[in-house]
Amino acid sequence: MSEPSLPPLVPREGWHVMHLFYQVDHAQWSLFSDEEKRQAMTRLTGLVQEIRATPDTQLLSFAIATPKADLGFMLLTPDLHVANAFEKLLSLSLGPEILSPVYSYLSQTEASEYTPTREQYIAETLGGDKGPAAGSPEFTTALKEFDARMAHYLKFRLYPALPDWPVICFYPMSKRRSGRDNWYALDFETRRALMAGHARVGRTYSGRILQVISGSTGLDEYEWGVTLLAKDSGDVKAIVYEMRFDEVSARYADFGDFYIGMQLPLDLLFRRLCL
Ligand code: 76R
Repeated sequence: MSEPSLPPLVPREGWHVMHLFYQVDHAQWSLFSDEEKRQAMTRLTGLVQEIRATPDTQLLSFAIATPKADLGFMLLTPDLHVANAFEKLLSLSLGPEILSPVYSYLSQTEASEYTPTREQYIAETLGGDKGPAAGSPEFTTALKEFDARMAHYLKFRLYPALPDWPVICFYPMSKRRSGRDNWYALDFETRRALMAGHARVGRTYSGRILQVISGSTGLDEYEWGVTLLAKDSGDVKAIVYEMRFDEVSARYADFGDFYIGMQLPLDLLFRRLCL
């Protein structure tokens, strides 16, 4: 999709992210003939294929587990014009008044300001009494591994490639700003130390939970969109529970509504939605 007369609205780094949640109006849908229903589903299928074929663009489609919504899309794409145009087309794709938006969230992928630097890694992790001597082969190997890990990690935070893991959980969150629990009144070192604790808990879920943290200050109601992909819904429950004990969440986090979905190919999604 391109609108050549408009300069693109692409952030200096990262992509735009939209989470879109819809309810199906079955009363309207039932007024369609079988042929109209078939055409509507073909239209949505074609649009999803077009979106997925757009460079640097990903679209996850999923059924929502409870009546909070029926289906959801997660769209990642650089240009806000493109995201906006796709979002309007998705809403209309099954025909007017069939899909009504029940919740949506706009954010951007972002690098974290708490990502450990090479110097911090040397000073805090490698440099301890038990660490390898500076300049030794073990030291050099550990540094190389750190550099490779961080390069991969930084790229993933800004430009994630999302797998088709079946469970998808979305919720927005903010850091608290009330009385003595004001995250934004803490100095950087304190926040960094707290975030290091958060990351330690998070890393124990490596391979089971894939997190996309997208920033939304100034873009939407909360400060981040949290998207968790998992193969087991129990892992979502476990990580969110365990994080609640971590000071960053226990003391400083406020959450919005939680949406749990299952990624499904479109034909199965249509069947699941009784279309
Ligand atoms: O390894 C690293 O260095 C990454 C460190 C890391 C950062 C900077 C990290 C790791 N997160 C970071 C930032 Mn996270 N995260 C959440 C939630 O429900 C809750 O209590 C909170 C929601 C979860 C479940 C989660 C999981 N994280 C952030 C930020 C931005 C904060 C800011 O900038 O102030 C938020 C809002 C946030 C929230 N986090 C991890 C995880 C997991 C699973 C990891 C490990 C990732 C990995 O190493 O693979």
